[in-house]
Amino acid sequence: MSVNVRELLEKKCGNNIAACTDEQLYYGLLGIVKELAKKKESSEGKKKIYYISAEFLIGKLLSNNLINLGIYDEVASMLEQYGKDINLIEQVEPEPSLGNGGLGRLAACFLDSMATLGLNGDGIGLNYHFGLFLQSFENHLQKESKNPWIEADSWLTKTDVTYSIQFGGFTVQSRMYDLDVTGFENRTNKLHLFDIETVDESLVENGIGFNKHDICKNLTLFLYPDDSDDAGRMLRVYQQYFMVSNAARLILQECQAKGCNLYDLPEYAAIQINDTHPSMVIPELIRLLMEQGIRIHDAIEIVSKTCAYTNHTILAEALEKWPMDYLNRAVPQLMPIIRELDTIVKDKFEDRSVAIIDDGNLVHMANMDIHYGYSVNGVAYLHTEILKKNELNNFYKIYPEKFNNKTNGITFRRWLMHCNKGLKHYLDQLIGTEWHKDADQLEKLLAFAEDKNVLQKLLEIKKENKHVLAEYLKKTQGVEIDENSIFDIQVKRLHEYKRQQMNALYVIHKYLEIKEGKKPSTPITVIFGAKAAPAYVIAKDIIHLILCLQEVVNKDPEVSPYLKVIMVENYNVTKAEKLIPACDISEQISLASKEASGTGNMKFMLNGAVTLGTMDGANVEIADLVGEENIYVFGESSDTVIEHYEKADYVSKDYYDKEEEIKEAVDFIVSDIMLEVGQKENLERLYHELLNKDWFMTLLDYKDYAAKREEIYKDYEDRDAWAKKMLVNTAKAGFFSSDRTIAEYNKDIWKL
Ligand code: 26V
Repeated sequence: MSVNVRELLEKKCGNNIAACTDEQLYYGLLGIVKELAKKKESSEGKKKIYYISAEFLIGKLLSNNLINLGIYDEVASMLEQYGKDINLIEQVEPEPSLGNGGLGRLAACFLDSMATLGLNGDGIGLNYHFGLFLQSFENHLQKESKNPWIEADSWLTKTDVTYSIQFGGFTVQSRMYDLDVTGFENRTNKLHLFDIETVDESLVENGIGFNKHDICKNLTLFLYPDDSDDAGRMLRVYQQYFMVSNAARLILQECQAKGCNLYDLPEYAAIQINDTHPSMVIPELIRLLMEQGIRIHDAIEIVSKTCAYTNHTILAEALEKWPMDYLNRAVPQLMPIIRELDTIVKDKFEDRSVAIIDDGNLVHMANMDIHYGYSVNGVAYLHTEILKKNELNNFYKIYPEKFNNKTNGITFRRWLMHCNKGLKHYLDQLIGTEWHKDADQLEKLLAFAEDKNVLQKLLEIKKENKHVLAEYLKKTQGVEIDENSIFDIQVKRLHEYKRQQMNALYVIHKYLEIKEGKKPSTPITVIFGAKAAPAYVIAKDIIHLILCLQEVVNKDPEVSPYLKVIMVENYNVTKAEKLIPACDISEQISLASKEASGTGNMKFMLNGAVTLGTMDGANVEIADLVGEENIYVFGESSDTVIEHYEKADYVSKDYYDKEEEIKEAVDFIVSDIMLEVGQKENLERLYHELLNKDWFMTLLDYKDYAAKREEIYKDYEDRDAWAKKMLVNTAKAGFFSSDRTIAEYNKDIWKL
């Protein structure tokens, strides 16, 4: 194979690989990989799964595709012969930021697993030109700017598929672009990204500002534009309809081309609705079927057997409800159908909580999905249980057979084989390569749990990864960290329920302790990475707090030898690939019941980090798998938390008054030291929020959290015992392979 690549590359690069720049080699390889991927396209399979999602956080593709095509090692060593480093070549590639976090990354892992399992399955989404924003820090505040990633020569392939998509009062012309989804030593599927022909990038002025009303020019500029105002929310509705109308047309066209007579659509297509963003695909498909002469009630039945819905959150504010008035303006053609769907529900069920259109004329997208989809799934055991018992209990009582759990997963190709080559090669040597295709085989590692040499080697690999990360942070952010310190990492979207603020309070506590002379035996490096939604004020205040702490702590000569704080700029997939293999302690500290699953927790575990977490989301399953000596659990249970919400009896000030350590840490936020580096307005707002509201109960769990964190730092000192915990975490991570998750989706829901 590599001979082939060598020749192909020489052809593209004028016969002299050694003389090529990394850039030339990147574009050369890009072209070659696209050609090789094309050869593995397949039309096999009558039924296809269409995974519709507003987000696909795919990350860089070169290495991933080389691994999946089975030629990474050969290509890397061939390049090395010419003095070329594939890691440097890879740096040329821009990272598309087509997602916010877990939901979008999950969609990308799922596509990888569908192709790897040889399933006939494509993704459908939008081709955002600037993705989510690019984050930088200025004056200890988050600054947003656009993040262009589409180049003349890119992974995207322009297709000749175009549709006329009608909105209230105007029409736009769409165009489909394709990305190859290479399976690991298996077929190539597609990610179809729809765009408009008339998009105008020059609309974006400073930062991420643009005219939100000019839909024909702005529709695909950004992912989830700021929805703090009407125009932003309207734009989201336009985006969602554009996505699903294109999807529905493509699906019907493909199925009809295979002989589908539309009445038998469920035999040709399964449509997975990834959260509520694609929910309008239900009324849109019904509308299109009616256009082809099918009666509405038949159309409803056909669609109800085709669509399945995944819920990714129980946060009420994140469950989409669109005002009728918005839909009337943007997509008037859907309104008669949505009204009919609502009438059917209201005629059948007296319970108003399951209606689609509520008394305030809001259209509940999830409710529509549940009534008119054939499957409803949560994304971790606890999450699905909470949906059934609490959030969606009224629906569960009506349709118990529709509810099922599909615990999330991650692709081990990217999250171990690619990002942690040291560990990958060592595992291959130790337990063979069967785990590449069958992740459960990682359990073979358990046989070495008492083997001192193996444990030593695992520590060495971790040390090397920490060294690589330290170098990377020095180069990219100019910060120096101690490679021999404990790497304690919390990276994820910024949200109050994830409680980065609790981690920050502990950092303050540690800082004050060191100032008093109580020094940790091993120095600690606390690393954060997070983007805050541009209009989420408190989330931005928390970033401000962390950035101020970074300055105060790191610049204090008494403290910085023992404690450092690093906020990684523009946390994204590429940075995750560097941070996760280097991590000792994985912070998964959401308020129990609020994190649907989490997937970062799985990535850290796989790479031998030990979890410090609450009994929330998939942490519960991690704890079950590794056993209590290999995870550090703290905090109130989801039942207790839910009870606090029901009784509305949590008062954060009580905890502040009761616990001196809490009071000290919270007060420090508005201390003279902090006000000297930070902004009074932001710090005071956050201080008052914690004291008077604290909706996600930071102070409730703080004491238990701090105690566990002390315990974990203490246990880190026993290096052999720690290495054993690392080993068990990696060995037990097989369950979290997205290959397992996708096999379950297929067996229970898609049935391809
Ligand atoms: C969306 C929004 C939008 C508006 C205001 C606040 C807010 C808060 C949260 C969200 C999240 C929407 C759904 C989501 O991203 N869920 C994540 O899905 C992951 C994959 O299943 C899962 O691992 C995470 O726990 C879950 O938060």
